[in-house]
Amino acid sequence: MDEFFKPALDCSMWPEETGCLIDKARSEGLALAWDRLAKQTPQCNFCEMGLSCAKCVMGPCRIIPGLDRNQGVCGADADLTVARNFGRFVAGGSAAHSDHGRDLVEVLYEIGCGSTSAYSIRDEAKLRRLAEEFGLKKDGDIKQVAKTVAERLFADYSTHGPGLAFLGRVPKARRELWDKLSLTPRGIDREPVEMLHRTHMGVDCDPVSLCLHAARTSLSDGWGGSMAGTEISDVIFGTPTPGKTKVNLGVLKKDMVNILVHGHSPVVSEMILAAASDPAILAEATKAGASGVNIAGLCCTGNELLMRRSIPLAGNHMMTELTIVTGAVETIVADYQCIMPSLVNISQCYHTKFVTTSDKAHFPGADTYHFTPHNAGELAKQVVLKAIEAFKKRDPSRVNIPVEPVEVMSGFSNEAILGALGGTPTPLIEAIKAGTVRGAVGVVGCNNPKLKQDEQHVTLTRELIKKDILVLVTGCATSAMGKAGLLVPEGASQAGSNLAGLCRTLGIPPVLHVGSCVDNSRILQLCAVLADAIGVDISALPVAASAPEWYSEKAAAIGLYAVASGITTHLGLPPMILGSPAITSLAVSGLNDVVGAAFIVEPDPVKAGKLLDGHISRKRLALGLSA
Ligand code: MSK
Repeated sequence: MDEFFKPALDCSMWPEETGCLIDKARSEGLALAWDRLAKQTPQCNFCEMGLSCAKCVMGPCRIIPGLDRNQGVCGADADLTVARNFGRFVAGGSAAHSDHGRDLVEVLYEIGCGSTSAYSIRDEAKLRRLAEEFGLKKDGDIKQVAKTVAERLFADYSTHGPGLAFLGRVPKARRELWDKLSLTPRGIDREPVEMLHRTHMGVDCDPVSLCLHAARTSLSDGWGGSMAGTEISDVIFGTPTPGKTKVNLGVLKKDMVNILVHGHSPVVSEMILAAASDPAILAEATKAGASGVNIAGLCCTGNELLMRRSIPLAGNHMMTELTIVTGAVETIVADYQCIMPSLVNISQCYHTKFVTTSDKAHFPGADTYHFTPHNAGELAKQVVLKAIEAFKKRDPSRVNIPVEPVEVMSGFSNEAILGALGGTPTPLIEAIKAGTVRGAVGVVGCNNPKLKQDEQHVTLTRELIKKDILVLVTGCATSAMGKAGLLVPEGASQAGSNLAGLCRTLGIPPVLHVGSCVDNSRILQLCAVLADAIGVDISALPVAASAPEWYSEKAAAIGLYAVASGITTHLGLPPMILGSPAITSLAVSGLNDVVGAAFIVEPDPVKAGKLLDGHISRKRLALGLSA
């Protein structure tokens, strides 16, 4: 157990810019996530094992299997307690992604109703394709098409809709398996709500039943809310195409007004970006002595802008506090998810404005702007003007931008990937058959202060590409890959000779950036396209997923929908289930017999690479291909 939860507090092991800014923060008397983790360590072993329960006031209870405290007050044992906790954990992640997706559908609806001038349809062809896919009228007035597509997706959020619109993308064998196991999600909102109901005391007391419903809940996210978020974001803001930009703290500019957009949704950040190029606003920046307004991203809002607009990415989850410590950030504009509450206090120690924009994400002490589709354009201008005011108060003696930016290539939507292959998956399938690409792994997810920052992502990925395994990356893994030189075509020099040759021929990196957290749905869709083209279930493909440094409920939901979709998934840290040997065994092996995939938990990235390589070899052999 201990090896999984040992915090990495050895400064010499951090990337250069992290260690440098942690030192600066400490010299300025600021505590960061690593310091707070140290104060929390050792953490509660019952919670780590999933054996504590605070869901009713007969408790809280702590279960000690095998001793006289092997049940809570209600009689729940270790297996049931772990299952209840895990179910709620997954429901939280699924709800977060899916509510994000709903926001995009609501903007699409407002566009369809003609009630917003701030937003429009950038990819009409994709919207019409979606209408056709959903069996709706695809021709005619684009606003009417937008309205009917939005209404169809609203129905997916309800309890008694016609069935999730995107389930038509799921390969037939997988759909039949889900139907047989009662795993087919019935409504995007319904499944997480039912999970909260089932885990109330005295409802579902079967740990296996709860785990299966957790899988159904996660599928309502992956093939429902997240997929809606991705697809409708593409419709409104444009489907990504490959482009080059930069990552790392070095994207901050000493002579410019620096605004960082943070969170997950493109709805606000796209408006901030537009406001920052308004000539009248740029004139104000000049008057303030700045050479312009520099927009850069953090976390998945950053990934959204990186994918579609080639906007630079300043950092990932564990860099968010440190960006403020540079002393060069005028404003952080936050929407929701993965935004540390500590950012408010740290901002107040500098000239930085911390701005919140969502009515569902309030941060006491922040400057609050409630963005809606009706006021977004105007509010975005106000936010940028306030940042220009803040620039006048910047203290140059406190500015330290410790590194140079690193070039990356991004924008690999499925449309871009398949488009580059002539519009069909056939060339990719031929490359897989020939062993040029032995398989593919999605390396996704967060950072966690318990681990050496970025190291798991990068080490695992290097192990995979060395074996001619293509890597697709999303979320906070992205800047780790970028800093390691893996997101440019020259990164092919770190790959095996077959994959390297393909990358050089196509001018692509060995690691393709496919987007943000919700964009893991792109990976699901691509797997489904490949499975259909070969005529197999997704579980037969030589593919896998990995979240080496994950921390969040959303990452647990992603991992579970990947497994329930037939994609074996590696985790660098275990979920809080180890207190139940039965559920742990189900997660790491039993699920293979149920859904044809399971979790691998391995903290060592080199060993994880070997395990995933072995998995891909076995899948290739089963398809009659060379290992
Ligand atoms: S932001 S969920 S830390 S990837 Fe999507 Fe990053 Fe993980 Fe949040």
